[in-house]
Amino acid sequence: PSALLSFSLSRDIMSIPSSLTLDSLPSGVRSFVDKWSEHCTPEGVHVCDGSDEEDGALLQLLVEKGSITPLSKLEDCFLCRTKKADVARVERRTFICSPTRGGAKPTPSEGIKSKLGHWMQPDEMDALLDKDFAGCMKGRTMYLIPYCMGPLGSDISKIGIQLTDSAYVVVCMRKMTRMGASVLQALGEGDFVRCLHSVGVPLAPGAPDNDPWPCNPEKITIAHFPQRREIKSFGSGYGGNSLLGKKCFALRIASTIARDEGWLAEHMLILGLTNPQGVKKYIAAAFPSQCGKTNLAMITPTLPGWKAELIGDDIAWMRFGPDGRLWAINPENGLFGVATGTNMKSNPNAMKAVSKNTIYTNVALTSDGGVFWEGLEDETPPKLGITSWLGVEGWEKLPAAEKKANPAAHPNSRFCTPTVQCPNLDPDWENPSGVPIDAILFGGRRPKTIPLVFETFSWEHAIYVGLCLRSQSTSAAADHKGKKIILNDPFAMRPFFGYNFCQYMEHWREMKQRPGAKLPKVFHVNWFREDAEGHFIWPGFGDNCRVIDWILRRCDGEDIAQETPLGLTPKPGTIDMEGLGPVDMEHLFDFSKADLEQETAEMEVYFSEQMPGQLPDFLQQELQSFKGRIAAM
Ligand code: GTP
Ligand code: SPV
Ligand code: MN
Repeated sequence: PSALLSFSLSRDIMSIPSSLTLDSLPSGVRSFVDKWSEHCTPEGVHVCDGSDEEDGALLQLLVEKGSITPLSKLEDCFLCRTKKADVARVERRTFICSPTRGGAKPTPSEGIKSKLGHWMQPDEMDALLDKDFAGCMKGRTMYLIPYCMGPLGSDISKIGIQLTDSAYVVVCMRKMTRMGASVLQALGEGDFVRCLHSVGVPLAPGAPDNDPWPCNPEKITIAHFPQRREIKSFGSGYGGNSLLGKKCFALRIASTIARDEGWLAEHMLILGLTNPQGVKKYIAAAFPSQCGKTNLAMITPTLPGWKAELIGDDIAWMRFGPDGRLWAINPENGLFGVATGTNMKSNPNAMKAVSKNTIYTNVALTSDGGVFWEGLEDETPPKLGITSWLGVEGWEKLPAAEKKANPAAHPNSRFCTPTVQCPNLDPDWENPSGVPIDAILFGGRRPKTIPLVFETFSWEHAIYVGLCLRSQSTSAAADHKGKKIILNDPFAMRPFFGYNFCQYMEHWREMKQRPGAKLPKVFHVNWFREDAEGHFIWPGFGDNCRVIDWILRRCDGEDIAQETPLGLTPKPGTIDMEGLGPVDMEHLFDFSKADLEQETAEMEVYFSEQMPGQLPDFLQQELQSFKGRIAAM
């Protein structure tokens, strides 16, 4: 069958150049693609070489099919509109298929649904997906994407092979990862993570290929087999469900590898900060989806004399260096960032990065061939026509209330851009040794109770604070859309754990037991505290450097902190407010005994429902100490 496939006359394949053929593949890759091309029965297989010519031809093909639109105002930029039912990750259909249920997630108490992941027995998942994948690529091309997470050729990097029937996925993977012929060369007969993806819409013989966004929302399934280092994703073309190098590989599969090998794969940005004295430090920060990672990673500090340089905006792989410190690399090669809210005031670096060579998904189109989303009102000439992400023309003429109810861009609209286009790129961003981390930040959207910043007392307390991370729901996942409720999102990893969360916390604890370990200080931040009218109190964005300045001074041991039951907060007046208008700092740090009692009570319910009897002892102790501190208030 493979001989037949390599001799396919598929129209798509004929129009896309590649220097690679099936016959040039390493034998392990060849048997992987043979197996699945026989099963999915595509019209042919295209082996991606990652060249400019190939990329150009694929973009051209997507334009011809109506899947993307060139943006005449922006150099090499395209707009893609998905279907309404395929705009975000689908957590309820995301599974960890470890051999036992306990390998994937803690056991909840009876009658309670687990909120820490979904498990299916691997054979059962295979059987289910074998049916879905059978013939699912009929009439379509199967693309073979060789890609590398981490700098190519380094020891810590890991290679994946993704098979997909989506050309959109190919052009996005080319920006998000190191992709193409050089990866196959680096791989040789080595092992790789097996990734299979289909939009799940076969074409009947002779049927026209005229659906610009094929997807099969009723059948979406994203399955991970950590033991087999395998990912199978069906039915969705959207980023987090289809660009398998990102959340699926670099977090879910990698976190399992990291546990086995003694390192950490985390949902964290990595940022270098140089103070006015020229001293440089690095931070890593874990915020849940749509809680400010990309913005902080691209920060333009408002404090004079500061420089901020980006290593990564979403995922960090951290391991011990010979000096006992944690060294972090960014396994990605691109940004898949939230468009909404991005503008020249909030994030000028992002605006510059996305001005060329970018694929926009679900943003609005302007009549001069540019893009629009909520947040760009002041930077868009009022006379321009706006076509919403749903294709509604004349959106700009809608009454304000209707605009609010039907935003021009989907709240989870994204830009997909190569990292090298960031104006604030750190010179060490591809250093295979990574960069040494001085501070780790946790944070979320907390309108009440949680102060702007606090420092944890110890590594164990830091793990407790990670465990207790909560945040308002956002539109990053299809499961909680619209409802603004406070959800537990431990370590900002709730949707991304590749193994049982209770074991994950033990693994974090073991990091300290490593001889000579010099672990970073850990802090919690909250940019999203609201006043009585529901407005953010803290200006955020570039002014977040004021909080980071305080954090880094704490790393130097400055006496600027005071003890509270929650952790160490800034002594009054120790956050540099120079040049900033009035901010209600008292409100930003205000919490009562009753607030903390309620917070703790809710956490205890969470523990007893989600992980009865499984919370590690040292965290049980942290809970008791916290309750003791609250009682003494
Ligand atoms: P994912 O890519 O989904 O993981 O999100 P993220 O964590 O990278 O969040 P991102 O930086 O894209 O920000 C999400 C939303 O929060 C955007 O609409 C931002 O404009 C907004 N935001 C980011 N930082 C701040 C801040 O400091 N203050 C306020 N008020 N909003 C912010
Ligand atoms: C997130 O949801 O955290 C994202 C977007 O970064 S996605 O790639 O869809 O996961
Ligand atoms: Mn982001």
